[in-house]
Amino acid sequence: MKKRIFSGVQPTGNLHLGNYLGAIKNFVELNNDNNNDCIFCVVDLHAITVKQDPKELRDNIRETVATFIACGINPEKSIIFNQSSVSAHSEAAWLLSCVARMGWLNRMTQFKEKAGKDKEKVSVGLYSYPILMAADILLYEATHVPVGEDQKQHLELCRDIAQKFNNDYFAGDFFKVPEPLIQKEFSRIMSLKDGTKKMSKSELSDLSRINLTDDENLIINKIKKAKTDSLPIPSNSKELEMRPEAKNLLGIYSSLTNLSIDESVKEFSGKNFSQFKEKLSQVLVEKINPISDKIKKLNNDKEYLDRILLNGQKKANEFATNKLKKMQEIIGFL
Ligand code: AQP
Repeated sequence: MKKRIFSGVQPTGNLHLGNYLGAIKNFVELNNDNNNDCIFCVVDLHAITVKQDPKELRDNIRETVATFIACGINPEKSIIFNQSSVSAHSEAAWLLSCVARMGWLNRMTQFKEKAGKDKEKVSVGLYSYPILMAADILLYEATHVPVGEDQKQHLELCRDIAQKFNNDYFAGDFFKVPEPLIQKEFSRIMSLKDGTKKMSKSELSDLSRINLTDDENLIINKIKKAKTDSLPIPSNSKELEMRPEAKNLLGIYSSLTNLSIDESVKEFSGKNFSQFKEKLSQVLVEKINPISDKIKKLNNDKEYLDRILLNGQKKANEFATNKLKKMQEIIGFL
């Protein structure tokens, strides 16, 4: 049986190395495997859980598609579409919000992190976001969902929602319970300025991340300025545990070169960070430069990007609308 893969990326600008190594790199491998049917969604409904400028949002939706293709996803093979173009997502999210429990949502750590001290002022959408994510996945009967480690808890919630719907409505296995696909190592890339915070698009300082559109000079400069500690690189990876910035940079290097962390540590053991950073910059430039050039080129071809979205929308819409209709019948709507 073919695996059905579904995953989404928010068009909130500045797609970065964390998005690439934690998720998109995995999307490309899954896309290349003929045993998979892949659906990759630009989750614009998720993006508006925080305020977006309409023009920037439109540009970011197209740039996310450009990034998927520049990284190696083949639009002939995988469905690429934007979430708001398939209305079943919003409708199914409402139906599932009547199944999900408050207590489950109250445990979501990402909401706590993102809302911070402003919990009373953030949008209701930011709170209920994981329910929309469950709808995204369940509408397509996804069997596997490739995500970064930060999304693991939301995926567990999706599994709980699927099971509760099936049980509450005596619906057998109407909703498939999806499996997460999370890279075993380097699944959470941290900020270049603080090794305890994840690399993020919405972080104010651009120096905290490597964007997939950064050019060579920017990459070299950001790595030069990346936070480290004063100790040399240790002789074994266990010694990295209390050194979050060193661990993150060596993790990035390992992920890009497909080495284990132990192999990377061995390569640079006893050396100082400036020597390591030089090599890391070189590897990063080799990886990011072609992606960045391709994104910039594709960004100029709006018609091509819109055509991909329209093709994807047609296929996704048919699938999602059918599943939604069945959901409505099971619930008891006429
Ligand atoms: N730092 C990260 N390390 C590993 N994986 C990451 N992902 C995001 N950041 C990291 C994974 O990328 C996919 C798409 O994420 P997203 O853009 O939909 O949302 P996000 O997780 O909220 O990413 P950001 O950068 O933090 O965006 P903002 O700042 O807009 O909220 C997901 O699979 C995610 O796990």
